[in-house]
Amino acid sequence: MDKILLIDDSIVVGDSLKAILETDYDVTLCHDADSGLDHAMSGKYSLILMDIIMPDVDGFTLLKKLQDMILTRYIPVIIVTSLSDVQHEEEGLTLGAVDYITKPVVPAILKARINAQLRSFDRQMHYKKLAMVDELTGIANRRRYEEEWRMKWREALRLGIPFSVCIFDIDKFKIYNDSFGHPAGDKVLTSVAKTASSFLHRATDFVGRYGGEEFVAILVGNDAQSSYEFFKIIRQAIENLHIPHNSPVFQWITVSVGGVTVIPKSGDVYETYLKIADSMLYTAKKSGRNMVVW
Ligand code: GH3
Ligand code: MG
Ligand code: MG
Ligand code: MG
Repeated sequence: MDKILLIDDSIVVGDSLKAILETDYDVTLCHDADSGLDHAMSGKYSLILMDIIMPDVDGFTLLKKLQDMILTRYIPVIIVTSLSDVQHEEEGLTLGAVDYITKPVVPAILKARINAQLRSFDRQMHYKKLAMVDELTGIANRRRYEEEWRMKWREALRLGIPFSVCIFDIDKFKIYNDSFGHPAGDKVLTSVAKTASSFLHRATDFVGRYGGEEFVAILVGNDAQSSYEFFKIIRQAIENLHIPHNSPVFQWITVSVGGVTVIPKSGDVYETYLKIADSMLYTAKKSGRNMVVW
């Protein structure tokens, strides 16, 4: 059942709307704007229904706050009100409400309008997800990485905990493609991506395809030593896939890994550390490949 947040100062109106909706949705009712805002920020709700005349705050102020915050911006808001004049309706829709319904409500129409908004929200989420996935390997793509590193960097900075960024790259992959063909190379990319993501599965971890046969990973909370050890395990797991190579040096498909760990301080710039990880990767390549340099 979709979770809906209902914000209405009137106990009578709130209860009667809740009774109408409860047959179809999981409804939470709040009687004031502050608790409504707190609930909205929990990230649990697919849609908000709100009144605009409330004693503690006018609904338009609440609507503006919801639109201003990244956590609540994408939740569709439907205004349900007894104000049926053009000015209020126009203002509500201009401020970001997706629909404006006047009381008394017709239950079937209210539900139909809610369902229309829920479908549109699902569609948007579906396309957003698609746009963030690498088509070949199924892991995160570069676009998603651009969002993720920002969130994870900010989180580590706020909490004062270690942040690690790591780049890994398949060894002598050109030879593989030249020997076995591009489609076989594509399968290798998928296997390497799957193996790495099977290790990097915590909510604080990230792994994505950076481009070509290069991947990028982020760990939050692990110190340098444990990050280094962790990527040694991943490197070994990739070698253990035992995908036969055709290089004179490498029997199996392997990766070289470069990484760095930092406890971010304000003024630090993420790109500096990405460059360090890249230079560590370069060192790994120059020092014989199939190794982790941290
Ligand atoms: P090194 O160990 O120094 O990384 O050598 P390398 O051969 O892996 O590096 P190089 O940059 O010379 O070649 C990378 C190869 O990766 C060349 C390219 O054909 C291949 N590649 C990049 N993207 C894809 C892809 O999407 N599919 C396949 N099959 N191959 C790809
Ligand atoms: Mg009211
Ligand atoms: Mg390579
Ligand atoms: Mg490369």
